[in-house]
Amino acid sequence: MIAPAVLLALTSLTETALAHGGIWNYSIAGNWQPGFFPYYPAEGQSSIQRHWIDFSPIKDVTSFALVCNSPGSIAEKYASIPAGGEVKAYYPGWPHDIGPIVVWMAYCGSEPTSCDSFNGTGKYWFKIQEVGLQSGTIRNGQWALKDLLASNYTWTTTIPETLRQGAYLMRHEIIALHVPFEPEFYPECAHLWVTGGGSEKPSEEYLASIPGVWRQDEPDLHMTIYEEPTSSRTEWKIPGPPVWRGS
Ligand SMILES: [Cu+2]
Repeated sequence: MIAPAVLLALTSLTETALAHGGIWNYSIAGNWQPGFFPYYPAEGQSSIQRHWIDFSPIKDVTSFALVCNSPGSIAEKYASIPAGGEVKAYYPGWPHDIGPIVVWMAYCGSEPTSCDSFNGTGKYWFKIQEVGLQSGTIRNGQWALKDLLASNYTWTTTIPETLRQGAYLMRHEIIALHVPFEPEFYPECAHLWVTGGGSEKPSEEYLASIPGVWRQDEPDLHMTIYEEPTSSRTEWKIPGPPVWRGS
């Protein structure tokens, strides 16, 4: 459900802004959770999502905004979810169909509000899901973003079953690859309180720093999908550490 005032704000957006997007809301272990509405004052909003100002992509891979968007200030709330539970993220009107989706988590601490004092920078991030090019070619194949469009703008992720209890940032990241040599990063973060589960945490080889994990000279990100030899390639591997699934 979108508040009328938010609809009003959104209809006044330029076409440029509407060519982008992000996560508006979540369903966490079956419970509807509000995201932060960009283009609308922070005052009076209460969300599980870190604040973001607009739909624009982040293009500077060294920017603090790459962590949890801009300004990325802390969320007011946490959503509780058992390890093994399901998170659905909603991207209403998402416009792009070439590129992967990567979902990351970072441990904030053992207290239910530990993320309040964690800005997200540093080598704390681990992937729990990544979907890139599943079949076909880079130019026309089945990218994660096509799955997102085909599933009514909904992206589903399962929290690893054996993950230790604690407060976590969950970071969804779309990387749109339709602009030649200019990958667009769309990160948003949610505050989670993960319960039950096990006692596991990812080892060093699974961890990455954000910013830091993506590089300006990374050929599989800074490329053009429109020209050979790239466009007809059928293999594309997302850079960064392997996905952690627990044992
Ligand atoms: Cu866009």
